[in-house]
Amino acid sequence: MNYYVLTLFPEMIENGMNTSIIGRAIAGGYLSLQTVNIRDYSLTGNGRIDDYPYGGGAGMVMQAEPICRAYEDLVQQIGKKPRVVYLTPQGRVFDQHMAEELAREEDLIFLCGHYEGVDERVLEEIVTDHVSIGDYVLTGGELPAMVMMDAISRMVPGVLSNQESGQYESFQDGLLEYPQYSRPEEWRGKQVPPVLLSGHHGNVDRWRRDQSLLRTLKNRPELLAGAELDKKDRKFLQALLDGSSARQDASESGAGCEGSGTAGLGDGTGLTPEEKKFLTKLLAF
Ligand code: 6GU
Repeated sequence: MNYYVLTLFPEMIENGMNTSIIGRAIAGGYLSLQTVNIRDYSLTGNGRIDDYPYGGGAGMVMQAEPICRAYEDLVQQIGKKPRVVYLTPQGRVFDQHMAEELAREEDLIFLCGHYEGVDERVLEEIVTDHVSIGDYVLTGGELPAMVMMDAISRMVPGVLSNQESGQYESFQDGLLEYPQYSRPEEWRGKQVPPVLLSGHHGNVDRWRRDQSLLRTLKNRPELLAGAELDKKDRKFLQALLDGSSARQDASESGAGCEGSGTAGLGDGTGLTPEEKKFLTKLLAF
């Protein structure tokens, strides 16, 4: 994968990308990165690349011609016209599917904007994909470009070691990752969940799957609705719902529920009314 980044802050991109796993992949030849400083294509030669917006309003707009010249120079150099990703909060929201799709390209150009925006005419002329990384506003496209390149690079063969890519597999089925623990067995009075010390791989796998289901329910229920759930998954979720309702019935009838083993409150498995409603609907199918 060859990345090309049109930016006013090439050092920001280079510093970010030459570190850690992505840095290793560039050094190893699995990825390449070339930045182009748009300022080098200033019309006046004084480095100015922005001007006031027609129609008035706050801020400055990056002019069309410097960007277009930087792009045309680049295309001439590489001898083809790769897809051009423009980073903008007005774009389609980036996700894992888009990362997988873009990872199949040989070359990608990223265009990073700044100030209030970029003259629309050059976008019409050169951009193939308008992409946002989420619903919040950043000061420029550099961090979003790096976020995208990081996620895309993980999908490029050779970038991750076998161990690193194994880690990814456990995410794949649309659920959030389960919690991890390392030494010591007790840290500041907190114990590692006993099942992880049991050496029973079947039980460990089941516990991890259940924890993934629980986390996904709590933090990203919409993902749970789209995930493939087998009989055992449904059984766990049903038990969660039953346990939660049983506890509520018990507390309504005045019976205590503290210390009643794994079904007790405070173990993180208590469900909110919204979660119960969601699970009831999910399990009805
Ligand atoms: Cl791609 N650019 C900017 N400036 N802000 C963003 C964004 C992109 N994605 C989310 N917020």
